[in-house]
Amino acid sequence: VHLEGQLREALNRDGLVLHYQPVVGPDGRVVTAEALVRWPHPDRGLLSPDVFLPVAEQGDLMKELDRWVLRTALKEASAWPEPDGKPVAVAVNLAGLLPGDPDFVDIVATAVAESGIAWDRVILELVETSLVDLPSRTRQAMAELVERGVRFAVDDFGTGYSSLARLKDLPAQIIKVDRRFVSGVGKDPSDFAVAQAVVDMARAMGRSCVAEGVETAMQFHILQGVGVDAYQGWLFSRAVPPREFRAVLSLGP
Ligand code: G
Ligand code: G
Ligand code: MN
Ligand code: NA
Repeated sequence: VHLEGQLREALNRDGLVLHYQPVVGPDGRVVTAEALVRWPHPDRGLLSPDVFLPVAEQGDLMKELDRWVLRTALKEASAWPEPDGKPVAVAVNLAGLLPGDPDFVDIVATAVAESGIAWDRVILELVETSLVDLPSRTRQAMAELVERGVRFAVDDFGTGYSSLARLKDLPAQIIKVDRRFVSGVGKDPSDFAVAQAVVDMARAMGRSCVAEGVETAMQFHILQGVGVDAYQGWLFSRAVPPREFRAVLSLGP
C-alpha cells in the first residue's frame, strides 16, 4: 500500500524515467526505439517494471501509467537527432490504456499534438490478447489512427493462445516474434520452424516482422536469412537512459 501511494505520487510529479532499447534494420541501423519504464525509487534504487507494474495494476494505475509513458516518450522522441536525416520511430507498450477505451483516440492524438512528433513515428505495442475479438467500433478507432500514420505492433507474438491463422484478423502492422522462439534459433529446429513460419505468414499478409531478444550473432545471421525486417536484443543494445540513446543516434552505426 505504501509503494502504491509512492507510485501514484511519482506519476503526478514525473518521477518515473524511460529507457530506450534500439530496434535495428537488417543493416544494423536504428529504425525504432522501444520505451521501457523504470522507477528511480528514493530508498530502493532503480526499480524494474516487473516490480512496480503489479503495484500499478493493483492500484488501478495502469491506464495513468501508460498515458504518462506515452506523453513522455513522444515528447522525448520529438527531440532525437535524425541519423542520415531519417527519423527514428518510438514504440510504447500499452497494457492499461487500450484501443477499446472510449477516450483512446483522444489520448493518443493529444500526446501527438503536445509533442509535435510526426504521426508516422508512433508505434503502439499491444499483446495479442488485447487485439483479438475487438468490436467494430474499436477497430474503427484504431483505423482512424492508422489512417494518420500510427502503427500497431503485436508484442510477444506466439505466447498468446491465438494460432497463426488468426494473424490475419489481428489489426496490427507489425508482428514482434517473442524471444522464446528467437532464443531457440540455431539450437532447436522447431523454434527455427516457428520463426520461419511466422515471418512467411506475416509477409504474405503484408505485415512487418521484428525479432525480439536477439542475443547472439548466430541468431541474427539466421534470422536475416529468414527475412526478418527488424531486430531487437542485447546483441545490439540493452535499454539505455535517454541521454545515452541520443548519443547512440548522433554517432550513427
Ligand atoms: O524493460 P523490462 O524487461 O524490465 O520490462 C519488463 C516488462 O515490463 C515487459 O513485459 C515490458 O513489456 C513491460 N514494460 C516495460 N515498460 C513498460 C511500459 O512503459 N508500459 C507497459 N505497459 N509495460 C511496460
Ligand atoms: O514484453 P516486452 O517485449 O515489451 O519486454 C521487453 C523486455 O525484454 C525489456 O524490458 C528487456 O529487459 C527484455 N529484453 C530485451 N532484449 C532482450 C534480450 O536480448 N534478451 C532477453 N533475455 N531479454 C531482453
Ligand atoms: Mn514490448
Ligand atoms: Na515483447
